[in-house]
Formats: sequence, C-alpha cells, structure tokens
Amino acid sequence: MPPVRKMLVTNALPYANGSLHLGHLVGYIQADTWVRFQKMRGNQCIYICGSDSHGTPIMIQAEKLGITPDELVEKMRSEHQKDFADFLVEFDNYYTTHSKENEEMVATIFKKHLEKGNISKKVIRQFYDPAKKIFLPDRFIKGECPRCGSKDQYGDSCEVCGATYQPTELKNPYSILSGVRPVEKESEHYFFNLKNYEKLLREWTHEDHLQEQVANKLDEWFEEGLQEWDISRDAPYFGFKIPGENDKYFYCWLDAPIGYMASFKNYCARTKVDFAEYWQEKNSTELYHFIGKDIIYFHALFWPALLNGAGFRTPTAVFANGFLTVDGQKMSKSRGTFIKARTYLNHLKPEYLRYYFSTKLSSRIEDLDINFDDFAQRVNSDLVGKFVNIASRCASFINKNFQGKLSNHLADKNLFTEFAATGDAIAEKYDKLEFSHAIRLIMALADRANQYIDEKKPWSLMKDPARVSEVQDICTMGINLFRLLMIYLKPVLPDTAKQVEQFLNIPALTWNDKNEPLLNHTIQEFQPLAQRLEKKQIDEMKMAATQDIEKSSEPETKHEQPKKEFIKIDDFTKIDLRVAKIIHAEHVEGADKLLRLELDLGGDKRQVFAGIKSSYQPEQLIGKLTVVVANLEPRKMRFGMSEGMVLAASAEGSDIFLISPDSGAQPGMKVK
Ligand code: B3M
Ligand code: ZN
Repeated sequence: MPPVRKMLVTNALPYANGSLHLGHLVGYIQADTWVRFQKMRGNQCIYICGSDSHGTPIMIQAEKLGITPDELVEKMRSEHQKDFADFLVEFDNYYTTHSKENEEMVATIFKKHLEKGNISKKVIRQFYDPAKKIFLPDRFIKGECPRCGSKDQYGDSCEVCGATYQPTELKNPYSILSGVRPVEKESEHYFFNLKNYEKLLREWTHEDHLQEQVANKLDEWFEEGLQEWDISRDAPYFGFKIPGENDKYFYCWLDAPIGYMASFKNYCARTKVDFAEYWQEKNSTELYHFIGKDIIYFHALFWPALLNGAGFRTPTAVFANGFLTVDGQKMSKSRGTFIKARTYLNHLKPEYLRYYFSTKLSSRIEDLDINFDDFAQRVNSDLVGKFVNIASRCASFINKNFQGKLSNHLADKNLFTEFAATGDAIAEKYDKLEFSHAIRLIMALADRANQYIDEKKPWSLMKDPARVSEVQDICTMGINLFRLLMIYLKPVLPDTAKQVEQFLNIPALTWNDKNEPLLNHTIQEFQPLAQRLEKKQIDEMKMAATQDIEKSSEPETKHEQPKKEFIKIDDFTKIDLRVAKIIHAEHVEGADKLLRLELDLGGDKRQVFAGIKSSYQPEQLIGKLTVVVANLEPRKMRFGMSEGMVLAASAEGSDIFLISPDSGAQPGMKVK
C-alpha cells in the first residue's frame, strides 16, 4: 500500500459579482473529480475554495444594485455555493477573502515583505474620473484604439485589432462609470519588487511544478523582464486598508490568493487540522492550485514569490485549464451560447456535464469545446448504452430468479482480474489529470463486459431448466464487472455511485474495493440509473439560456453610458437637404409599409419609396411640401430605385409625421 498523501487542493476563487457559467465549471469539475479520486484512494485530501470578494467591480456592482458590497458578496457566495453543490463540486470549505482570517494573513505577509525590503513606494499617474471621484481601473476606461482607431475599446487592449496598450494611449477616452473624460492624477502606490525573486522563480519554473506550456510562457516573461507589481489602490475601494494608511487599500489580487490560506485556516479552526503542517516551509504535505489559463501570471510568479518571501512553502503544482467554447465558438451572449450554471441545472443532469468534460480533459492547457450533439451522443452511447446497460441486463435475472442473491464464485476469474488490473492504469491516468485517457480505458472495459454478456446469452439459458444456475453465475459476473466500472467512474459520477451503492447494498466504494469481488451477497431491486438524453431537453436548455441573456442584458449595460457622439458642422453640411413637392403618390403592390412618391425638387424629378403607409393615404399627400435628403446614394429596392429619403418624425408605435416646411417654401430650396 502506498503511503497516505496529505494534500491541499484549491480552485480559483470566483469573483462575487456575477453568476457562474459553464466556462467556469471546467476547472471546478476537473479539480473536484481529481479530489474525489484522491479521497477514494485513501489519501487525505482537503479541498478549499471561496469567494473573491474585493475590488472596484464588486463595489460598483453593489452600488448599481443599491446594496452594500458585503451584502452583494454574501448573496453571490451563497448562489455560487448552491451552484457548486448542485454540480456535485464538494468543497471541504467555501469561505471568502473578505474575512478576519484573511485580513490578518495579508497584514502578516505584507509586513514580512516590507521588512525584507521587497516593497517600495512610488508616485504614479493614473486615470481618474472627476465626476465619480474615483481612480479608474483599465477596464473602466474606454476610447478609440491608438492603433486601428476602433471606437469603444477598453483601456488595456483592443478587441478589434488585438493591440495592447496603456489606458493613457487611448484616443478620446471616457469613463464607463460617468461618461466623462478622465483626467490624469498623481497618487502614491506600493510596489512589490518581483525581480528580487527572479532567481527563485526561474528555478521553481523548471522543477516540475508547472505544465510544460506554462513553463515556456514563464520563460518568455523572464526574457521580457519581470515588472514591479502595484499592490495598492486608492479609496474608494472595497478591500482591506493598508496598515498605517488612511485611504489606501490592498489591491484585491494581493489578498485573493492569500484567501486560499485564510479559507484553510477557517477550515482548520473547525476541524483541528494543523495549519502549519500544510503551509510551513519544508513539509511533507502537497499543495495544488487549479486555475484558469488567464491567471497564470498571478499564480506562477507573484504567488510563489509572496509565499517564499514570507517564509511559507511554495505550491507543489499549479494546473491551468483552457477555456470553454460552445459549438466551436467563444461563448457569446449575442450568439446565445452563453449558458449560466443554473440554466443548465434547470434542464440537464450535472453528471452529464461532468462526464462530457472528463471525456475531453487532459493535463494540457487546451480549450475544450462543448458540442451539444456530441454531448447527447456521448451520454446516450457511453453512459446509458454501455455502462448502465450492463447492470440493467443482469440485475433483473438476479432480482427475479435468485432472490437478489449473487453466486459465491466468479464464472470468469481471468476477466475479473483483467478488469481489476486495468484499474491501476486508470488510476495513473486520473492522477496525472489525463481524464480523457482514463475514460477511454473505462469505456473499453464496458465494451468487454457487454461482449461477455452477449456471448453468454443468459436470456436463452434461462429457458433451459438444466442451465438456470449458470444464469446466476453469468449475471454475478456481469454485476461484478459493472461494480468495478462504477468504482472507476465514481470520481466523475458521484451521485450515480451513491445509487449503485444502494442497489448493491454495500458501503461507499473505495478504489481498493476493485481487488475483491462481491460474492454470496444479496443486492437490492434495480432502479433505472440514467435516462436517454433527448434533443428536446437540450433545445429547451438553449432556449432558456437565450431568454436569460435577454433578461439580464438590460441592467448590465445600464451604467455604461458611452460618450455622447457629436458630429462636426462639416458632417452636417455633407447632407444635402432640399424642399420637395410631392407630385404623385401611390400604393406599392406587395409592400406593407411603403408608398411610392414622385417628387419635384425644383425641376429635378425623383422617385422615392417612403415607409409612411401606416399614417397617410396617397391622395392626402399629393401637392404637399416636404424635406428630402437629396444626396443619399440611390438604393435599388424590390419595387424600383429609391432616389432620396423624405424626413418624417415618429416614435416607437406612434403615427408618422411627415416634415413639411412652412408655406412659401419653394421646391428645390436648400434646408440648413
Ligand atoms: N477571481 C479570477 C477568476 O475567477 C479570480 C481568481 C482569484 S484566485 C486567487 O478567474
Ligand atoms: Zn485596434
């Protein structure tokens, strides 16, 4: 028996300002599956998470909702906890960075680094919103891209051309909070000098703590040169005050990873586990962080440096996962592929997603695509068609004909041994986070088990009274193979495992149970374990996702007041507005809204199609004066060319009112 490992596992702490979506779940399901596997192996594995509760976006979001940041954080924390629980992501502790434990921990770590001379103060210039009286994070400033000129780009990068830049480089910048032009303002900030840890980090990077792709990325960052890290923010800010300062706070990204320690500390107080055993330098415990690929810099550079300098251990490994795409595309609200965790849960079983993800996850940072046709196909063919099928094929014979009793021996010992031995290979794949490989091995065994039953044909033996006892042996064998498959799938399908444990009338399955068959034992009545997934269910879920977006999009954009667009007088004079006399008007066959007008612009005759049918009869219009855009590029319409546009006033749902000059105006006169 390998020695029991003592492991502490964390997942990135989700921001407490928005709901979880399927993209978030990749990393949580991955870590949860891994933790469940470790626990099944008999390792002591503690799984920690919590809300990332500080920062400007949380403060602003609370303000929008008219609640305090504390209230927002608590509300989101319980929503996230419920979502995680329902996806069977089972943390040992789910805490918050906005806690006493964290505040103390942050102060301790900060003080250590101050004493070591790793932190210095410097005055910097930053954008400030004079209307809201607040320094603006890069993402709160928009303007025109300095490279391609695209409008409404964020202060750090352009979504159109991909340029990255400083917010001060934006042209015509505006604050998304107030719409006003930000001013540059000076303020003193605290900086963490990451360069002091370059040697340590360069070594650490190549000691197998990181995925290869991450280590390579870090090498690039070393070549570019490590930057000082601004760890302070000015008031108003929702966070921890910097000791000795009045209106300065720690940047939320400083206290966020320290939140792992605080959540664990909170867990220790509850369970009497020894905090120091897991965090002191040189110890035999293991520390793992599961994160998204976008936050590698914080976890692979700042975090080990912060820990080491403050006298704590560094992580055993950091695992980064890729992003989720839906049907090959980035999740997008406008395409209706943005699916909230809760929307999924309202329609589909959490284990289906857990299974689907595990068929696709590897130890590499790859984006993972969810294609819902493939999803349904996987669930139906693997889980329903192969796995559950084994139990349902065998259980009814045992239940009905042998009073639920399994035989006292294995009909095919070799096959059982082969299944048990493959368990070691599967375990190795799980341990290395090669889930998709583990699942392939498991499904190959499921095929073998089905093949065994097909060959033995218990249903036809049942008809021959002399061979009925063989049926019990074959089905006992089938159920035993099924039981091993259940052990192997239990990290992915914990709920199904519970049902199976009940059905088999056994205590919670552990990994080692694979070595001993279940014989001479009475099982319970078989209950269906999984239903086929119908396309309709997926369609309904997708529909609900679209509706969610429609519901939520309004408040989300409410406070983003883009800068008022002004045009220059030159822009206006480009438009050639003329007085026109309507000399003929008629209905257009097949058009619901249009009338065909013939106009006289002082000798210049034009045909215009105008969408005013709902408010005017053609006869009413003949002889009337109106105003027309005379230099609009002629447009070919289904009914003919339209050579201009008449001006009319209207509001949503109202009548249409043609614009007419006062009497005395002559056709062809310029309107200015
Ligand atoms: N809240 C970003 C994220 O949710 C951030 C993670 C903090 S981990 C210490 O991906
Ligand atoms: Zn650009």
